[in-house]
Amino acid sequence: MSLEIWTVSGAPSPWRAALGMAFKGLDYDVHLLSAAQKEHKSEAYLVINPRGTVPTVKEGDTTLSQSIAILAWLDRKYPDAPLFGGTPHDAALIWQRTMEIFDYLPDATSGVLSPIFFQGADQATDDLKAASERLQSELARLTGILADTLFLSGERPGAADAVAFPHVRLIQRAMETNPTIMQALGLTDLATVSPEITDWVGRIEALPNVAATFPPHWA
Ligand SMILES: N[C@@H](CCC(=O)N[C@@H](CS)C(=O)NCC(=O)O)C(=O)O
Repeated sequence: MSLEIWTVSGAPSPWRAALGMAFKGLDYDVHLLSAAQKEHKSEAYLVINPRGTVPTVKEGDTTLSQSIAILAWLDRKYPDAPLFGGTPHDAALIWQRTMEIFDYLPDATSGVLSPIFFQGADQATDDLKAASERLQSELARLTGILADTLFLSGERPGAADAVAFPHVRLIQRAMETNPTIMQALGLTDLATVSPEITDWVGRIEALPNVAATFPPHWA
């Protein structure tokens, strides 16, 4: 019975689920869908994911969507290397951080990156500057957590890290591929924005199996 994931290259939600599997050292098969060809809206895919979103994860009779639900399922199904901690206190803290990141970081990230990646924005308009300030304030929150612990989930990687990492790495990617507009928005490079976040990215990237979760089109 194999573990399978349906994903789109560079999409943060399926990347979270893949990171959960990587943190646990699980093997899985990847079905890479083409967003350009709308494969996530094909009749065949809608059978397993009626909303036509990614991720979908399947193992045997279990078919799941929603990245956070997938992380919770992974933790019950494969309890080694827990994503949500080992004690009631740790579980609550990790859930709180995971949901807070989920509630704020994706929107703050896409407020800056969507105009740049998808609409070719190259001017620091007032709207983009406001979006950048909002993003920097979310990054400052992550910096505050990482000043005290190695990972957002505590002393080992977990759900909060799996949810935050794709967004932070997409921001870093934009700094590399669109430096002029990112600099104009005060987002020059990650080390300048936050040494703590930079070190955390390095720690996550050094973990076994994490490299395999990266968007194939970045290679
Ligand atoms: N809350 C969902 C979000 C799923 C989602 O919207 N995924 C995006 C990619 S990151 C997607 O499939 N977008 C295509 C669409 O909505 O048509 C989760 O965490 O899994």
